[in-house]
Amino acid sequence: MNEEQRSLLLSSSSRFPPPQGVKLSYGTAGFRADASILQSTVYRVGILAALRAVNTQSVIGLMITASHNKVSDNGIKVADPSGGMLSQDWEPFADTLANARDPEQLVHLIAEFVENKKIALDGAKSVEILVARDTRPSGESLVEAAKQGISSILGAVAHDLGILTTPQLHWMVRARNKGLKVSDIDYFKQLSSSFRCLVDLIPGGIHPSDVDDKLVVDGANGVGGEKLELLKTMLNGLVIETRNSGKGGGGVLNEGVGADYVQKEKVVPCSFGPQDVGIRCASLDGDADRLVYFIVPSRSSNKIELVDGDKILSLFAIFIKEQLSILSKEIDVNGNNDYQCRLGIVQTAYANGASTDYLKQLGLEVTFTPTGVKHLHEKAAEYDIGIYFEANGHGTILFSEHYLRWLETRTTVLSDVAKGSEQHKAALRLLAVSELINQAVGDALSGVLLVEAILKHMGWSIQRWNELYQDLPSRQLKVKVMDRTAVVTENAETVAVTPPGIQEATNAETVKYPRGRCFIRPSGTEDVIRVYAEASTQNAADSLANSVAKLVDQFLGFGSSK
Ligand code: G16
Repeated sequence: MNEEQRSLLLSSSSRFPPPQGVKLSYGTAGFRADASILQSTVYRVGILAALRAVNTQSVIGLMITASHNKVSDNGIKVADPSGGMLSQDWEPFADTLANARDPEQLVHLIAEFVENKKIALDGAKSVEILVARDTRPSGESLVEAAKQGISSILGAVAHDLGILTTPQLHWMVRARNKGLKVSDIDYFKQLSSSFRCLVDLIPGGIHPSDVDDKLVVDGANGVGGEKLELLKTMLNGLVIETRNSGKGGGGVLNEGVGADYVQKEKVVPCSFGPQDVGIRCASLDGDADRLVYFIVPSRSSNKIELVDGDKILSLFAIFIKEQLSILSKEIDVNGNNDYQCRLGIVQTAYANGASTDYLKQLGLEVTFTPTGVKHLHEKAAEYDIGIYFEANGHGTILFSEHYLRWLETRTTVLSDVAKGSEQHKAALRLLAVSELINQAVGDALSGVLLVEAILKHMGWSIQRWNELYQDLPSRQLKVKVMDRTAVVTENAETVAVTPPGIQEATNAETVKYPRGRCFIRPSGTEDVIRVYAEASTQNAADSLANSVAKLVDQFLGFGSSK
């Protein structure tokens, strides 16, 4: 590192002292904490993003968001050149950097890292970092801190994209690295045109009863509602009413609204109620990377029927499987279909047991990873088509480059020899799905459009979709503890190996309940231990979750349940 670079880093970092007595770690989705202590962390992640850009000679993304967390929190995460999450082998460096005590130590750590990774800092070509934020009030000043970090690396340039959904930023990083144009309009154009393509391919066209068929979307008082308003002006054949769009200062981000609230509490979000009985409703989270659907079943209760990420996954899997099966019939016709697509499903321990049983009954290969899209995404990328979803509504469908190339060639051949055939249409549908669904990360807006297109294709109501299988009753709780890192898990988070004895105690509770299943894990986005329980009745699931939450409190908490 040359002297100019060193003194630039020393002078800028002295303006961003780290918070005292706080240890930060790059968790499930980057750094998250109360926004008031994040200036220094965000500045330092700006440096990291610039180094990553120099190292990869690609465009990198920085998103300022705390997604589903409360409005006073904020956070930052890095999008890699592929548009996916930061390569996991850089996470330890992110931790070290965020926790460096003073400018001298910080510069020393950077110099050491640059040398180890052989990052050609001196004389580096100009590199670009795309920066965006969600609608949190703290976002603007944190973007400034990120820009200061970025410009502390010579040759690195920040490009501020303003307010975006998290998936838009990831999409734009991916697109920029493919040499494509990136703006709100480019993103909306791709989504709306691929949606139109899927709708045009519906057998027999759109059913007349669909014309009045309305979808009501809860925007979590965040960025998603606002963007959906823009997107829907470019869509035909879809009636969307947006509520909780956060405009005009009405409603607080994620408070009594949004996908996390709806999925965990299983009650109607604010602004929804008796008027929505039987209607198709959906909820986005604060930065629109999660999507769940729900039905308000009765006027007399605030309970909902949740159609969660597992059901979205199942709907996508059925549709993809159907297209693959139509396409494979070509083998019989031409004898020259030379490729069998490997379709894989990825879930986490939170997946409802009934969903996994259902997917396996469909003959699909299902694998499990720890929580966090970074893990699911990596696994799904091993397949030709990998579908991953967390029950909380975070997920997408990945198409391998190899398979897409095969599909494009096949579509061209079919268009010459069998234009308009079922096989040709199935190939076109798969290509349209690959354009519609965000290949970088789970995306609630593209997810809504794909769900809507598939329901129209199937001619299904939300009730019909919800009946694919019946969820096992479940309950999720969170427990405040002194140190959540005391819980270490293995086997895709189904077994807690520390603290000693806690897994045995959990097992002893679980066996008391028919179809009981329970696990604990430290959250990577909030300062809590999460408890998930499933059983044959709701009372049993509640009771199992409560007794294990008490155990967690006894082992690690403040003793309130002793
Ligand atoms: C983030 C991650 C998700 C994860 C969720 C909860 O979501 O992207 O993969 O499921 O946090 O994580 P944890 O249980 O570790 O707190 P989001 O929507 O908040 O970015």
